[in-house]
Amino acid sequence: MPHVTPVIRSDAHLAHAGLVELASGVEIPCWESPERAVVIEAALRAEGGFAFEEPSEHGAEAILRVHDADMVDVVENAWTDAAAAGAVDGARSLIADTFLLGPYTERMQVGDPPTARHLRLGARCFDTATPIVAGTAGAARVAVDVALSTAERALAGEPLAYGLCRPPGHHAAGAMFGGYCYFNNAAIVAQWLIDQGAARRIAIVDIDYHHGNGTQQIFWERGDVLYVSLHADPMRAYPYFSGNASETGSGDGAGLTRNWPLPARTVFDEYATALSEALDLVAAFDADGPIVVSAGFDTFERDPIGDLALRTPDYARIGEMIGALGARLIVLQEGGYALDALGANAVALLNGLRQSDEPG
Ligand code: Q9C
Ligand code: ZN
Repeated sequence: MPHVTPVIRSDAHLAHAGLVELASGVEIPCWESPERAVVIEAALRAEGGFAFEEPSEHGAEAILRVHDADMVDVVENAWTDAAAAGAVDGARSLIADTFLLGPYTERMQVGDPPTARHLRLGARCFDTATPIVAGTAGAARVAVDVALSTAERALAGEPLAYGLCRPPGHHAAGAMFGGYCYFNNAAIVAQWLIDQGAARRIAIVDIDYHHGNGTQQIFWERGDVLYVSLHADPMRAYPYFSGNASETGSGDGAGLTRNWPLPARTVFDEYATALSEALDLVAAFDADGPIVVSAGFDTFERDPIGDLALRTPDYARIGEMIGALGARLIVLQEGGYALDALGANAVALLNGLRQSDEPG
């Protein structure tokens, strides 16, 4: 009897449905849609061998271990403040119009920002692709609950547990959100595992197409968290300003951030070379807890916003490579936007990951 893999999922994400994002100044429908999680869950149900579970509530404490209280306040209350001011209705979403970049405050002192939280969105969000709607804060909170409940399954002894997090998390930094991400699910899990005393050292493997700038920044100086990421070279791809190979951490974290920026049209052979380098570092890191995997499928050859060239069976190989580390695995959903292949890609990765659990 093959092992049944727990999948932590919730319908709460359905309430987070942005209308548009701005791409090069053009309004386009949000790529990060509720259908993404719906098609993944449907594919896992059709595949079999998965047990679907609701998350349990964990409250704000674990979020505040990673995120600045003001940033959480903005995520949770910007919509309410905008609605109270008559500035939005259900047919629109909040996107900042003015951004508090570093140079804004250079060579002068400024007073406090507006108390209305929708008016200081641009102090806490770094892009125009991460709208807030009425259901965003609740969905983001439940995505964290999904991630933490997934971690609990791993701590209870599951070799592999999958959290169908939506919205995703790896672009959310300590004090700003963006990149379709509000709270950094993977970072919150890593910190929580350490805070629980469940681990002293945690490794995070990020295989989303985009650099996880948020996760990198959160653990940049940390000697107890290894962050390795394979992604499109920021010279051509979002988030543009981080993810170069030269970024390796500092202080106690020197050498514990490692990036593999990849060229356009990278296929599996080249990808696997980078991945095995990354996994060698993970193996050498001597983590004593589960490995956290930030799993994105926007590396797929037909992803509408990616330009790498992985194919569905490649995700099974990736899963086998990660599974071969022999650690317990907490796999959290990040990006992936090719709706017609997302389910198959998730099935392939998870089947590859759990292959190493099977006898023989
Ligand atoms: N024209 C995740 O995959 N927009 N976030 C890119 C390129 C933002 C991706 C615009 C992409 C964010 C979790
Ligand atoms: Zn991505």
